[in-house]
Amino acid sequence: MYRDRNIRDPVAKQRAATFLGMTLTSPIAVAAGPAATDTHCPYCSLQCGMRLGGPTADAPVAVLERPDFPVNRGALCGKGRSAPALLARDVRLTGPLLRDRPGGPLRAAGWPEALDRVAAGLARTRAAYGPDAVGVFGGGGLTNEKAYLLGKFARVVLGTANIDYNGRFCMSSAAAAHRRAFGLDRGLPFPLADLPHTGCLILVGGNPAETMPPAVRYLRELRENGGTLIVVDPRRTRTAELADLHLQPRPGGDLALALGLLHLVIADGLVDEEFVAARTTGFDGARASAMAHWPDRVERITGVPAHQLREAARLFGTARTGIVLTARGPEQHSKGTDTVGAWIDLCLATGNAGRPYSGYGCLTGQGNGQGGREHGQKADQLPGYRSIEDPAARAHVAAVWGVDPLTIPGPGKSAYELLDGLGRPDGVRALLLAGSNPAVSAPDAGHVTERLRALDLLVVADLVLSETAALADVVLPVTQWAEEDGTTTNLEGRVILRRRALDPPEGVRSELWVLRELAARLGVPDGFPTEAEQAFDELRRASAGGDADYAGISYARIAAEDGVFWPCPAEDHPGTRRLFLDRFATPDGRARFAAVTHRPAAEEPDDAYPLYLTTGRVLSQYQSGAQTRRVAELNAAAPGPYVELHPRLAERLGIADGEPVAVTSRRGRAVAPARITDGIRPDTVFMPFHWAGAGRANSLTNPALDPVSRMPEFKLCAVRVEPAHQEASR
Ligand SMILES: Nc1nc2c(c(=O)[nH]1)N[C@H]1C(S)=C(S)[C@@H](COP(=O)(O)OP(=O)(O)OC[C@H]3O[C@@H](n4cnc5c(=O)[nH]c(N)nc54)[C@H](O)[C@@H]3O)O[C@H]1N2
Ligand SMILES: Nc1nc2c(c(=O)[nH]1)N[C@H]1C(S)=C(S)[C@@H](COP(=O)(O)OP(=O)(O)OC[C@H]3O[C@@H](n4cnc5c(=O)[nH]c(N)nc54)[C@H](O)[C@@H]3O)O[C@H]1N2
Ligand code: SF4
Ligand SMILES: [Mo]
Repeated sequence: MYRDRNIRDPVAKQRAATFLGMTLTSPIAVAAGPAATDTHCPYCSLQCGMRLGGPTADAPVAVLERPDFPVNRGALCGKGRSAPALLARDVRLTGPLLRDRPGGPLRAAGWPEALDRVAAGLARTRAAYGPDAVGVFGGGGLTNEKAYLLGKFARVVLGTANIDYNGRFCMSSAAAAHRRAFGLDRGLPFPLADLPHTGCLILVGGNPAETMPPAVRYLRELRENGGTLIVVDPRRTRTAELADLHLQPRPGGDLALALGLLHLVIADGLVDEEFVAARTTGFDGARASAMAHWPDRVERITGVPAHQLREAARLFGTARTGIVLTARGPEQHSKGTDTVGAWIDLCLATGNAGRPYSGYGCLTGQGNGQGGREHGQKADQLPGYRSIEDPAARAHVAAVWGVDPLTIPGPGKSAYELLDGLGRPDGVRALLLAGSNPAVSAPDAGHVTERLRALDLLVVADLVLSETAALADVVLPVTQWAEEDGTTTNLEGRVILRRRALDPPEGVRSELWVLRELAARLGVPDGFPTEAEQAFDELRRASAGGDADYAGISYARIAAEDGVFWPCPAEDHPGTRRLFLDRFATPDGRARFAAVTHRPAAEEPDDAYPLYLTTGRVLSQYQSGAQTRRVAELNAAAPGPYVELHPRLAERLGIADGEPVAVTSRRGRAVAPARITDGIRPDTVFMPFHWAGAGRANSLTNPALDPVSRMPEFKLCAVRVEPAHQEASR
């Protein structure tokens, strides 16, 4: 059960109670009428099944249990349960908004005027500066249909190379490492329901007790079955409290930690030699790297005591089967790809890959974090997880689109590089943004906000007036979740179907309709279906033969089968629940060791900035908070930002619980109340990133990028911490 020894104030107490209520009680009880609609939650990558009925006194639909859906078996967290609150007119956008002059106010406008302004602005920038001066920024929350058509819009209508999306900030390092090792990237190569049947599970830098509460059941069942749970996190989170062993490294220590475990597995003779010989290549390189990471050295780098390393290596190395899962903790670093590679190497050396109940997996994040990276809104990618640089892939997709392959642009800039270049002579000058709120969520957000302001034209499609939408020249209100059909692909690679349950308010239009209207105004009258199922059928053809092959998946099958796992190349193909059982997706069928070595972060603490800052999430807020900060019950549970710090550090700095503290990095400053807890390392402070304004964690973060995935270093930068009043008098 959840206990927080540090809870003193009533708000925190209520928060704890709400946590229990959220995970243990049933959704609001309303009888499902004949019109009940089976659908899925609008938020995270678990994509919990839910049934919509209603209306209720407070919302046009009520969330009901859907116990037959296998992933969450009826359980929902408070975000899912309260999602109908955002359907209400008073919290959302109900008509387009326009700004007549830079710095002037936003005013209401009709759709024709707003669309004409956008089309004219995009065309003007393209004519003056070339197509790459027009950019598109998407999101991993967009359905497959939206992501697919956004990518097509960028390449076919705008002709720009510069489209990327917020998934770059999410699981891109895991995706890159996954591909490097296995030739294919799907978050989990097996269903979540496999987890309780493994012998030892190492969860590296993930806090599902707050980020995917219904999935915690699988961790509990694992332990009930006699399996071992090891959690690696600089903080003793609610998830770490469930573990048999909690390793508490410094932020950025995960690469060395994985190599240290591999070192011990080799030294203890726990390598699965047969598996390594039959199904992998490159072990010699990995062994050489691991040999340089002996326990004392790893203890010095990570702060994890050598005896705990030995214990973890023994538990994992001797288990009959083992799984390693990573989440954002080890991934959001300038060495994220190599770090995930090192954890995969540990799996490969112990024979834990491509076999039942074993392997490496990444917990993806956003509702469509998986599908959103497969169908073409990523700078280097075409639908079906195809490379935009592969001539055969370009020819296939061009044929589906009815265009000459030569007209499809090459790879464009990655998300942060695109944002950093906004409004610069060689950068994007007109940006169409949908499904992200980078003014809060991008690294070095103060700088990114300046770049957004420097644009000639910023167009934002959203449900609400987010901090980024508030900067826009044109704001387009779009339909959401319960108001439209569409598919998403959950963290297991299961393609699921969200169903329309009610009509949107007058004045709100679907994203597919917006793209069709803009395409027509820009001279492409065909090829942009406004019905989601029609868009999906085109996506199926575009993906056919690619890695993420959806050709055999239809809306009818998804509904009948509780989702279908890709690849699914034909209608009579059952879909692929477990990948790699016969071979890996590399040319020779063997998995590849990464053979990487530890390196420091882009910015390590020093005299001027002596502490680590790491960042992450809380249960009752989602991402930039654009949605959840508008839901009263979630705000009551998580009312604002805070700085978590250890009692010893607090004492040394003279900071009392609840007192405002100033956190300063080389990029900026944030102020938020102290939350003192012995669950965090004394050399590290933590801030959640869900808020704008003075407590914005991303005012501080470092945009140093991973060389392969282009992931920013959200999980580590050097900071100075002091009482806010003392800082004022410096
Ligand atoms: N409530 C809620 N749920 C969400 C979301 C949300 O915003 N709110 N967002 C969704 C999305 S998009 C995502 S990506 C997922 C993210 O899901 P998680 O990855 O579970 O979430 P985070 O809190 O970002 O990070 C997890 C943990 O990493 C730890 N950590 C920090 N630095 C390091 C490090 O260097 N090494 C290690 N090993 N651990 C470290 C943090 O202390 C934190 O407990 O959640 C999804 N679900
Ligand atoms: N410091 C720090 N920063 C981080 C992270 C971290 O751990 N630490 N995590 C990073 C990660 S993993 C992620 S995923 C990003 C997420 O951060 P963001 O990309 O900002 O994601 P959201 O806050 O979910 O923003 C989504 C926006 O799209 C809107 N929206 C929702 N559905 C739709 C739709 O269908 N169409 C349109 N047009 N709009 C829609 C929402 O209202 C909201 O305004 O943050 C990253 N930033
Ligand atoms: S765990 Fe994720 S998908 Fe499930 S209800 Fe909560 S936010 Fe929605
Ligand atoms: Mo994410």
